[in-house]
Amino acid sequence: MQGLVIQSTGSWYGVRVDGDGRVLKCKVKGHFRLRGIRSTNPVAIGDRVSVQENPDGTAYICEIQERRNYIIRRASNLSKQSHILAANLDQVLLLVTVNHPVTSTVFVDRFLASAEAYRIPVVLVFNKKDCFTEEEKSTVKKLMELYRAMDYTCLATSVKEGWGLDALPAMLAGRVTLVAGNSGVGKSALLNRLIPGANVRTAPISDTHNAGMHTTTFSELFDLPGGGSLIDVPGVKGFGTFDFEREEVSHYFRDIFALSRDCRFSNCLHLEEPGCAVRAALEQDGLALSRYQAYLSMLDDKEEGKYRAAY
Ligand SMILES: Nc1nc2c(ncn2[C@@H]2O[C@H](COP(=O)(O)OP(=O)(O)O)[C@@H](O)[C@H]2O)c(=O)[nH]1
Ligand SMILES: [Mg+2]
Ligand SMILES: [Zn+2]
Repeated sequence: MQGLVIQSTGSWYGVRVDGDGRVLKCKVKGHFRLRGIRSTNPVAIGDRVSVQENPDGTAYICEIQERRNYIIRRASNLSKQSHILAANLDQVLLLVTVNHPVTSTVFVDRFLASAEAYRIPVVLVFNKKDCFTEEEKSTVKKLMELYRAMDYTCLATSVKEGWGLDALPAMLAGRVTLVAGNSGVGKSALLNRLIPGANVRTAPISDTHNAGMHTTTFSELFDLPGGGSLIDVPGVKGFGTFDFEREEVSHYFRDIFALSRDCRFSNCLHLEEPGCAVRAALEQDGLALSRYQAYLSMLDDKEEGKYRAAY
């Protein structure tokens, strides 16, 4: 039998069987060896799998079909292992809050770079605009200008008040969308808005403060009323990718990549090289410092194999 992984705890998986739509609680059989990935979770939400149902009522996942794409992050601090957040995505909604909690631009930029590497479109959703000061509102505006200039679609929303959500149903219809972002930004609340009856648990910010420490990783895929589906994953604190060459990192920063065409050396890392158009743009306000800093942080990872939990 074939099916789709719609629930994942890391130890068991809910698989919706093709045809009759039953959801089987499955364990993973044997060892999956995935090329090039050392993963804490062999099976991810969104995977297409083969399952075997046993007479005693238990069921096993015995094969994963090849993934169209996936989003990956490092499993934990200082760990070389990775965690596949979700597989077979059409797009990501990345929820960002400039306060309550603060989403760092480094986090946003690293996420965008990773998605770019896997060619997964990202829509930036700047949430909680109901509770921002004038200064915070102006930060949101500047960030939206910054990312729109790179052709990222940006929305300003209040999931709580139901503001700014009108464009979403059309964007989401018929597509598989991962809802991503730090803990507490409103991912589950958004899901509950878009899918009446989803009843995903939302957590007050005080509770989510230490969410990154918890090892429980319950993810779930929900069908949208108009076709397509949304994937809710626990908030991610850190986000790293590490299977790129250093020369490659700048390819995934759209603004830096565009500037780099004018660098003197084709393998320029945009550090201290002479004739570097990226550094020149930085000095002339032609490149946001936050973007360059995020770029450097990804280069650093490559150099030191380090993971920075603060992002
Ligand atoms: N003020 C305000 N609070 C929100 C908004 N969206 C979500 N929240 C609240 O933020 C907290 C965290 O939301 P939750 O959906 O659990 O975040 P998640 O960790 O990203 O899934 C909850 O208390 C939500 O009610 C919003 O637009 N404005
Ligand atoms: Mg949540
Ligand atoms: Zn350069």
